Amino acid sequence: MPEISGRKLGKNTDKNTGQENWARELGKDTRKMTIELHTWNTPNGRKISVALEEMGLPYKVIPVNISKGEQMAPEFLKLSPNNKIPAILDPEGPDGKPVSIFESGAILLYLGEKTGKFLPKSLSGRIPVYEWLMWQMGGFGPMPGQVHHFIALENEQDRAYGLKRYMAETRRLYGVLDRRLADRDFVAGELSVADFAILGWAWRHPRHKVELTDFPNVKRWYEALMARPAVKRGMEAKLD
Ligand SMILES: N[C@@H](CCC(=O)N[C@@H](CS)C(=O)NCC(=O)O)C(=O)O
Repeated sequence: MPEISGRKLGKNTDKNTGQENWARELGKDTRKMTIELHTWNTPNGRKISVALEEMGLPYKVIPVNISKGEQMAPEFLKLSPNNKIPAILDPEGPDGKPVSIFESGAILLYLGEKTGKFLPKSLSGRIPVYEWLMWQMGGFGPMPGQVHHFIALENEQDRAYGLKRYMAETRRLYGVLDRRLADRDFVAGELSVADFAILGWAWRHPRHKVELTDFPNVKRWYEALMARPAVKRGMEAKLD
């Protein structure tokens, strides 16, 4: 679990000391390693809380209230020049120096590189991770995101065209994902950061009005992921 105010215990945390067991074994102080996650309770935000939980990295949530415009604050712009969440600040980046990263896909790849988890070692293993991560970033996010936008409009005429266009494209993308998952458990074979990226948006399927029963392979994949304890923690972490 992330820290928001005061330390919460994660699955690898020693009940007595509050120190992550693996960090203690490595002689590391988790307080100095705690990643700042600047985020909000949205699909792109959830991708990163899920990945951090799955990787067992200590993190602290810094909520950025995007409905109040906090993403426009000059301080946040230093971390995220595109004024969007999520962004992270890792005090222990490359060469032990602090580093900030924006764009959820870049953050996921960085965390995969940093931990060696959920990112295959071989280039041939990485290719489908890159493909399906880019597929998510370019389509399975921007398209349902437009559905979320148009569905909230009050004027029926404004809604109609946008919803027709983006709901059709969103359903097409679910169909692509369903075919991909027909003969494998996860999009790149083994569980990877690409699954976490896609899950962030699939988590919002009720909001973009997609019934997972129409896409049985996606449904199976979704339920398998959501049943993982670390995914649950990442989905339930308080981000706002
Ligand atoms: N491509 C970016 C998209 C991030 C994004 O769209 N973030 C939304 C919340 S999910 C946001 O910050 N919106 C605030 C705004 O548009 O002003 C990523 O994946 O990190």
